[in-house]
Amino acid sequence: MGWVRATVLAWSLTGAAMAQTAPGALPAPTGQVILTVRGVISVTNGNTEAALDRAMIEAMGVVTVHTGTIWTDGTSEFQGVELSRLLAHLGADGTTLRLTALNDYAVDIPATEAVEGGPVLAFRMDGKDLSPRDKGPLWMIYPYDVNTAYKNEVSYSRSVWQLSSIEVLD
Ligand SMILES: Nc1nc2c(c(=O)[nH]1)N[C@H]1C(S)=C(S)[C@@H](COP(=O)(O)O)O[C@H]1N2
Ligand SMILES: [Mo]
Repeated sequence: MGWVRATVLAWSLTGAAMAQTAPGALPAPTGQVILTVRGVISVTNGNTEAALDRAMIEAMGVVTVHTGTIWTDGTSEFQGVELSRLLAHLGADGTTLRLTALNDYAVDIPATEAVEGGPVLAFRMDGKDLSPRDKGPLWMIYPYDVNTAYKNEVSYSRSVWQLSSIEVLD
Protein backbone atom coordinates (compact mmCIF):
# COMPACT_ATOMS: atom_id res chain seq x y z
CA MET A 1 0.00 0.00 0.00
CA GLY A 2 2.68 2.42 1.07
CA TRP A 3 4.74 1.37 -1.90
CA VAL A 4 1.89 1.95 -4.34
CA ARG A 5 1.23 5.39 -2.93
CA ALA A 6 4.93 6.26 -3.03
CA THR A 7 5.18 5.03 -6.61
CA VAL A 8 2.15 7.02 -7.74
CA LEU A 9 3.58 10.09 -6.02
CA ALA A 10 6.92 9.55 -7.72
CA TRP A 11 5.20 9.23 -11.09
CA SER A 12 3.22 12.40 -10.66
CA LEU A 13 6.31 14.29 -9.53
CA THR A 14 8.16 13.00 -12.57
CA GLY A 15 5.25 14.10 -14.74
CA ALA A 16 5.27 17.58 -13.24
CA ALA A 17 9.03 17.92 -13.65
CA MET A 18 8.81 16.78 -17.26
CA ALA A 19 6.03 19.24 -18.04
CA GLN A 20 8.27 22.04 -16.83
CA THR A 21 11.44 21.03 -18.58
CA ALA A 22 9.99 19.68 -21.81
CA PRO A 23 11.52 21.40 -24.83
CA GLY A 24 9.25 24.09 -26.14
CA ALA A 25 7.50 24.70 -22.83
CA LEU A 26 7.58 28.00 -20.99
CA PRO A 27 5.53 28.62 -17.85
CA ALA A 28 2.63 31.03 -18.20
CA PRO A 29 3.33 34.57 -17.00
CA THR A 30 1.90 35.39 -13.57
CA GLY A 31 2.61 39.13 -13.69
CA GLN A 32 1.88 41.77 -16.27
CA VAL A 33 3.23 40.84 -19.69
CA ILE A 34 5.80 43.44 -20.71
CA LEU A 35 7.34 41.71 -23.72
CA THR A 36 5.95 39.39 -26.35
CA VAL A 37 8.29 37.45 -28.60
CA ARG A 38 6.95 35.72 -31.69
CA GLY A 39 8.15 34.30 -34.97
CA VAL A 40 10.93 31.75 -35.31
CA ILE A 41 11.21 30.62 -31.69
CA SER A 42 10.96 27.11 -30.28
CA VAL A 43 10.05 27.92 -26.67
CA THR A 44 6.57 29.38 -26.19
CA ASN A 45 3.74 29.61 -23.69
CA GLY A 46 1.03 30.39 -26.19
CA ASN A 47 0.27 28.98 -29.57
CA THR A 48 3.24 30.55 -31.24
CA GLU A 49 4.48 33.24 -28.91
CA ALA A 50 6.30 33.77 -25.65
CA ALA A 51 4.51 36.19 -23.33
CA LEU A 52 7.00 37.37 -20.71
CA ASP A 53 6.52 39.15 -17.41
CA ARG A 54 9.28 40.97 -15.59
CA ALA A 55 10.18 38.03 -13.33
CA MET A 56 10.57 35.67 -16.29
CA ILE A 57 12.87 38.13 -18.00
CA GLU A 58 14.95 38.69 -14.85
CA ALA A 59 15.28 34.95 -14.35
CA MET A 60 17.19 34.70 -17.63
CA GLY A 61 20.16 36.47 -16.04
CA VAL A 62 20.66 40.09 -15.15
CA VAL A 63 23.67 42.07 -16.33
CA THR A 64 24.84 45.52 -15.28
CA VAL A 65 26.15 48.04 -17.77
CA HIS A 66 27.70 51.39 -16.94
CA THR A 67 27.33 53.82 -19.78
CA GLY A 68 26.05 57.18 -20.79
CA THR A 69 23.46 57.59 -23.53
CA ILE A 70 22.61 60.51 -25.79
CA TRP A 71 19.30 60.74 -23.93
CA THR A 72 20.59 60.80 -20.34
CA ASP A 73 23.07 62.89 -18.33
CA GLY A 74 26.44 61.49 -17.28
CA THR A 75 27.06 57.81 -16.72
CA SER A 76 24.22 55.59 -15.57
CA GLU A 77 24.03 52.07 -14.25
CA PHE A 78 21.66 49.99 -16.32
CA GLN A 79 20.41 46.56 -15.39
CA GLY A 80 18.64 44.20 -17.69
CA VAL A 81 18.96 41.04 -19.73
CA GLU A 82 21.12 40.77 -22.80
CA LEU A 83 19.15 40.45 -26.00
CA SER A 84 21.36 37.47 -26.93
CA ARG A 85 20.51 35.73 -23.66
CA LEU A 86 16.78 36.28 -24.06
CA LEU A 87 16.77 34.96 -27.62
CA ALA A 88 18.83 31.92 -26.64
CA HIS A 89 16.31 31.09 -23.89
CA LEU A 90 13.51 31.13 -26.42
CA GLY A 91 15.34 29.10 -29.06
CA ALA A 92 15.19 31.95 -31.54
CA ASP A 93 16.56 31.11 -34.96
CA GLY A 94 16.10 33.88 -37.49
CA THR A 95 18.05 36.44 -39.46
CA THR A 96 16.12 39.58 -38.63
CA LEU A 97 14.58 40.95 -35.45
CA ARG A 98 11.64 43.32 -35.71
CA LEU A 99 11.48 45.42 -32.57
CA THR A 100 8.26 47.29 -31.88
CA ALA A 101 7.56 49.84 -29.17
CA LEU A 102 4.41 50.90 -27.33
CA ASN A 103 4.25 54.00 -29.55
CA ASP A 104 4.40 51.73 -32.63
CA TYR A 105 7.94 52.78 -33.44
CA ALA A 106 9.46 49.75 -35.19
CA VAL A 107 12.89 48.89 -36.47
CA ASP A 108 14.37 45.78 -38.10
CA ILE A 109 17.81 44.78 -36.92
CA PRO A 110 20.06 41.90 -38.03
CA ALA A 111 19.94 38.96 -35.62
CA THR A 112 23.74 39.10 -35.56
CA GLU A 113 23.38 42.17 -33.33
CA ALA A 114 22.39 39.87 -30.48
CA VAL A 115 25.83 39.09 -29.09
CA GLU A 116 27.38 38.90 -25.65
CA GLY A 117 28.49 42.38 -24.70
CA GLY A 118 25.88 43.77 -27.08
CA PRO A 119 22.44 45.25 -26.57
CA VAL A 120 20.65 44.88 -23.25
CA LEU A 121 16.93 45.03 -22.56
CA ALA A 122 17.23 47.33 -19.57
CA PHE A 123 14.50 47.51 -16.94
CA ARG A 124 16.37 49.43 -14.25
CA MET A 125 18.45 52.59 -14.35
CA ASP A 126 20.46 53.79 -11.35
CA GLY A 127 18.61 51.36 -9.12
CA LYS A 128 15.16 52.49 -10.19
CA ASP A 129 12.74 50.56 -12.39
CA LEU A 130 12.14 52.31 -15.70
CA SER A 131 8.53 53.41 -15.99
CA PRO A 132 6.92 53.95 -19.39
CA ARG A 133 7.42 57.68 -18.90
CA ASP A 134 11.17 57.22 -18.58
CA LYS A 135 11.58 54.87 -21.52
CA GLY A 136 10.53 51.70 -19.70
CA PRO A 137 9.47 49.18 -18.82
CA LEU A 138 12.08 47.88 -21.30
CA TRP A 139 14.64 50.03 -23.05
CA MET A 140 17.08 48.41 -25.43
CA ILE A 141 20.38 50.11 -24.73
CA TYR A 142 23.81 49.36 -26.08
CA PRO A 143 26.97 49.57 -23.96
CA TYR A 144 27.87 52.69 -25.95
CA ASP A 145 30.75 53.72 -23.67
CA VAL A 146 32.13 50.19 -23.26
CA ASN A 147 32.24 49.47 -26.98
CA THR A 148 32.39 52.81 -28.74
CA ALA A 149 31.62 51.15 -32.07
CA TYR A 150 28.04 51.43 -30.79
CA LYS A 151 28.25 55.23 -30.77
CA ASN A 152 26.54 55.88 -34.07
CA GLU A 153 23.15 56.77 -35.52
CA VAL A 154 22.42 53.20 -36.54
CA SER A 155 22.73 51.94 -32.97
CA TYR A 156 20.79 54.95 -31.70
CA SER A 157 17.95 54.17 -34.06
CA ARG A 158 17.94 50.62 -32.68
CA SER A 159 17.82 51.85 -29.10
CA VAL A 160 14.09 51.27 -28.82
CA TRP A 161 12.46 52.46 -25.63
CA GLN A 162 9.10 51.19 -24.38
CA LEU A 163 9.97 48.02 -26.27
CA SER A 164 6.91 45.77 -26.30
CA SER A 165 7.49 43.05 -28.87
CA ILE A 166 10.15 41.24 -30.84
CA GLU A 167 9.36 39.28 -33.96
CA VAL A 168 12.01 36.82 -35.09
CA LEU A 169 11.94 36.67 -38.88
CA ASP A 170 13.46 33.99 -41.10
N1 LIG B 1 10.05 53.84 -28.66
C1 LIG B 1 10.80 54.55 -29.51
N2 LIG B 1 12.15 54.33 -29.53
C2 LIG B 1 12.93 55.04 -30.41
C3 LIG B 1 12.36 55.95 -31.30
C4 LIG B 1 10.95 56.14 -31.22
O1 LIG B 1 10.37 56.95 -31.94
N3 LIG B 1 10.22 55.42 -30.31
N4 LIG B 1 13.19 56.57 -32.24
C5 LIG B 1 14.48 55.92 -32.54
C6 LIG B 1 15.36 56.63 -33.47
S1 LIG B 1 15.11 56.53 -35.13
C7 LIG B 1 16.45 57.32 -33.01
S2 LIG B 1 17.59 58.05 -34.00
C8 LIG B 1 16.51 57.58 -31.62
C9 LIG B 1 16.05 58.99 -31.61
O2 LIG B 1 16.26 59.60 -30.40
P1 LIG B 1 15.82 61.14 -30.26
O3 LIG B 1 14.35 61.21 -30.56
O4 LIG B 1 16.13 61.48 -28.86
O5 LIG B 1 16.65 61.91 -31.24
O6 LIG B 1 15.69 56.76 -30.77
C10 LIG B 1 15.18 55.55 -31.29
N5 LIG B 1 14.29 54.84 -30.39
MO1 LIG C 1 16.62 57.97 -36.15
